[in-house]
Amino acid sequence: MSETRKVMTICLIHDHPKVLLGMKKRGFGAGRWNGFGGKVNEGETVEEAAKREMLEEVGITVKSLERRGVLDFEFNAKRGEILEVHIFKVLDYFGEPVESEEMRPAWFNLDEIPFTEMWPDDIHWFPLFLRGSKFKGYFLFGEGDSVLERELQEVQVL
Ligand code: UAN
Repeated sequence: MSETRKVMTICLIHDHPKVLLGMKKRGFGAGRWNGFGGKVNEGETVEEAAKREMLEEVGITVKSLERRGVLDFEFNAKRGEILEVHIFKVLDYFGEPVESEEMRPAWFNLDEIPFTEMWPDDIHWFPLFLRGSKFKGYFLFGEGDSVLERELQEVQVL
């Protein structure tokens, strides 16, 4: 069976001991806290897309970032359509988070990350992200976005 891939970004600011998340106000994933990001446009690198989405969604200009994870997401109802999500840590930025039509930002202490109001994969890979690891993985979602299958591994190089 043929496979299609949509490449997406998620960007996170971890200013220890806090992490910046956004409440998605509309569209795919509305009602959940997550990192900032979206689809990579044609003619754009993944890094360029990550920076553009940070500016559009939360008003932050990213000066440098580091790719920390690549995860493939698949939904049981749409087998063969893979969301290939590149997860970045923002290393250097300027600006303050500003609410947009898409996202309501808030800082969370690391011991208060609202995993029950996030995508159900996040609780698995966030600890790797927060401790500075690089990782790769695959998640298959079923009804109600339950996780049916998961693979996650730390890697040295992405
Ligand atoms: O953390 C996430 N997990 C996330 N953030 C934005 N989107 C669209 C996300 N999707 C997942 N899992 C499907």
